[in-house]
Amino acid sequence: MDKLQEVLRTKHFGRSLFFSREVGSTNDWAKELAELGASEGTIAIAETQMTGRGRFGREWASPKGGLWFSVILRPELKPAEAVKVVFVAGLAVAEVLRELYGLRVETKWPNDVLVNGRKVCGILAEMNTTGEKVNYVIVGIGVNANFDAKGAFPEELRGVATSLETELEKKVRLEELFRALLERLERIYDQYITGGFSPVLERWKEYAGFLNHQVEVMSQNERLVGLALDVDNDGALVVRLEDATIRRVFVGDISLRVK
Ligand code: BT5
Repeated sequence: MDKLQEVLRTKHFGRSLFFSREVGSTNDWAKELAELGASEGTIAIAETQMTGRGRFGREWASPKGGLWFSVILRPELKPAEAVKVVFVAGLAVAEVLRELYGLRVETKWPNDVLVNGRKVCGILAEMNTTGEKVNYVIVGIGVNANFDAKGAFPEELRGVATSLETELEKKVRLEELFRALLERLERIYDQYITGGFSPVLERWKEYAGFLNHQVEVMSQNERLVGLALDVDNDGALVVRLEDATIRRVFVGDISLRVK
């Protein structure tokens, strides 16, 4: 990690870095650090997580060999704008995986990165606010890297999750990946802060394989089926339902419908 900080070409991201072999969740650890005043760009990273989390309290499998880390952000944005950092992170991961390994990567609304239709990365953004003021955002990124997806995952994930090792049939250099991700994250985050959301979203959409496909959306116990038309400037998924009505969905999960 010391060597990494010497070669890292970032201003803030990873300048302050906390590493542990095993934690509950790096998001929780980063939150503790943020509460203690840790600055923007501070990273918490662990070799394994005992209670890695997804959205809505779901479990996130975090075996050894993966890249599990969280970054503290302190954007001067309203909460509705700050949540869009999930797209910043998704784009950074997609670009890096394509550039480093030549993988055909897709983004899936709102917070997934897929390879060959299977999830290789998930992102969890959690925010702390006082009224309309954002105190900090923790962006947790989990990349399934150096483990065999079939061996390391529980049964129920085998059809839906993959790893870089499984896709590339070899291990990757974890430090190189981590470094590239931090550099790209910082760059796209800066572009978002200075240039707004639209240009980031446009790039994210270039990877969005679900657009113009039939999808099933689960949103707060409601099931919708329709054509994924767009992701709009609020980060909402725009779906045309079978009765031709247009719905904007802010929170939920999609799966592709194979006809
Ligand atoms: C996510 O949630 O995809 C967010 C995952 C964020 C993980 C990072 S790791 C570092 C940081 N520390 C944490 O504790 N979390 C963050 P969601 O969209 O809700 O997807 C969760 C679902 O993905 C689960 O219900 C499983 O179906 C599936 N899943 C669990 N572990 C997985 C894995 N390692 N790879 C792919 N899919 C997985």
